[in-house]
Amino acid sequence: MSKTLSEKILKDHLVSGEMKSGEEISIKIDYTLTQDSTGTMAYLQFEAMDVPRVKTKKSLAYIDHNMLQSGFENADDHKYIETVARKHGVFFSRPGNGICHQVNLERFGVPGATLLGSDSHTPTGGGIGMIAIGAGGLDVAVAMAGGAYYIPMPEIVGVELTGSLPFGVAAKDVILEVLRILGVKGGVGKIIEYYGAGVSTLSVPERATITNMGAELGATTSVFPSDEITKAFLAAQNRADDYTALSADKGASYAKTITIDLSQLTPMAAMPHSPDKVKTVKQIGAINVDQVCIGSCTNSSYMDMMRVAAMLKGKNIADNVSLVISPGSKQVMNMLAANGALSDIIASGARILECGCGPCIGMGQSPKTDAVSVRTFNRNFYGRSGTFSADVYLVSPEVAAATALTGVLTDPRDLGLDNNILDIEVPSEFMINDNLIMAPDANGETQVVRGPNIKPFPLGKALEETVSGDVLLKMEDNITTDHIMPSNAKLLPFRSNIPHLSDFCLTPVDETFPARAKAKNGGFLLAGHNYGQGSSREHAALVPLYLGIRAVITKSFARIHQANLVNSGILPLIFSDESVYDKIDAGDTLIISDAIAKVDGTSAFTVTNESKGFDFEVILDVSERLKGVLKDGGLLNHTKKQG
Ligand code: MIC
Ligand code: SF4
Repeated sequence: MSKTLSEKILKDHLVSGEMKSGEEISIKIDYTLTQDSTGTMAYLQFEAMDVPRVKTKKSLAYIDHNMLQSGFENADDHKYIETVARKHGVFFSRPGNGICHQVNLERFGVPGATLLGSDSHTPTGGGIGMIAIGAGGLDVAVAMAGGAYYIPMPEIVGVELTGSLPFGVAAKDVILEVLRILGVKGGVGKIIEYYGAGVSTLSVPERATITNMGAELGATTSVFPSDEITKAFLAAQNRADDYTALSADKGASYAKTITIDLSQLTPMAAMPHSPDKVKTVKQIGAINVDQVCIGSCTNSSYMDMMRVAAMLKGKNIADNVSLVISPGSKQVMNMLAANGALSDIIASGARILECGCGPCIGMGQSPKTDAVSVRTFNRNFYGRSGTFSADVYLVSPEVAAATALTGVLTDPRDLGLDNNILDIEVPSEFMINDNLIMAPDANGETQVVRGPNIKPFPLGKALEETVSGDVLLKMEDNITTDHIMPSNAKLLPFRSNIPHLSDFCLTPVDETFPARAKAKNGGFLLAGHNYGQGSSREHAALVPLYLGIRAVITKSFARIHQANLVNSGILPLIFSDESVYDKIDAGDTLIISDAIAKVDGTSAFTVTNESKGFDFEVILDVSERLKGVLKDGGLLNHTKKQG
């Protein structure tokens, strides 16, 4: 039978289960990656498993998020990750080498392989034909220890690309168009697979921009075929041997298909505060802009930066704009420096940051009060820039550069640029220098260095007969992990310090939440659709666990967050009847009696609202295996119990 590309790769890696959409399958993981803000926790968990050496083909630990060293904490965490990684057989990418997804694409991505990463944008690897999935740190730790990765078999959605991108329109506009069509929960439980004649008009980094931001659809991952373009990219990275040709079989059938004619697209932007609030730049109009940021794992490839440099060359940025550039990797920065493009960027008035996530995760460059910030990033969630009153718009590098020059949101096609100025080819040879990648210690004798910032992580307790408590917070749809566990320059240094983070949990929704949760010894959370969208940070589950949250009841969950809740032993429950959400208020006392029997039984069971005197039905949509995890109080307890 004809297969999609996703089905072929999953089949090649299948360990258990039937590949029927919604059924739990497990797959073998070839490669893993961690970054620093989720990495400390992942390695603490890996250490707790007592496995001396990783069992993957290759595992990598990157330092790219927590780069501001305004105290000892981040530097200590970097040292911990370096030593723990090398001791256990993991390659270490030092700070300055670049953003994990960009470096991984350049130096390590292999078509047809599987990659699990403790970062939600791991699907960037789909640009080179991998099945690359983002997950919580604990799932990545299990994969490093040789365990399979479990997911519900996704539906495969096909996106057929036809035509080619016109002048001034970019890969970013393709994914913004997909987001406009499908929305931020449109990809949950799905793999987005690209095919069609338009594919061959896109370079690997352009494909990676598209698969990267598939994370904003909530998709399990996104994937492109591996073809002659992929081959040339790998050869230019001196990795021709890693190439295999891969595509869907002729006649492969998709659960749903969308066709996008690239030649019909125009420059677009996602408006505050959601990546799917997409309009064309023309529809939004020439709003005044205070800051422009170019970089992030979505748009910081060599080609992106070269287009920006070409647009800025010989010109000055507008007086009202602060332009900030963060190239994605040392390779990119080095090539821009060597060919003079960096000089063009600097001369225009740009501020140059080191290669890392930087402003994308609020690590510096927070804009001024009420600012409009135009960014080439992938997320514009409320407060993420570090300035709650700021409005962030997500755009292509071309729109960003045009905007930096004019000071107002600008369609690059209106600048009267030469028609060939944006024709930047993928070089036939990238500048290769892996001197910031440290190989593992062959004997595993490295002493692990643990700074005082690293505190033990909370462990769940086995499920009790009666689960009860008050509804501490009632939340709307699309609550992000940036709401649940905010991340910024002040908080990121404490990613290995759950007690400290607990004072900030859900504060963007309600500042009184942490104190109330502590006073009540925990309770329930209530939310609308797509609860927990965004980051893979398991802190969004570990911190609620620390605060005593026993269950989260929602209209629906985002995939990675739901898995993180289960891994932490928190019940993720979904209303059978959504309208019940309206009948429950914050402060109501809820009781799940006979909880163990209920978790063991059918997926639907009742919860009692004691305050209002009614019962309602919820669904626990997890596999039998995960029921065991929940009963044992989380994945670590469960794994230990299983020996
Ligand atoms: C993000 O883009 O939100 C992050 C920061 O990269 C997160 C990881 C984290 O919270 O540490 C992600 O995407 O998973
Ligand atoms: Fe880093 Fe931003 Fe990419 Fe997350 S989305 S990995 S913070 S660059």
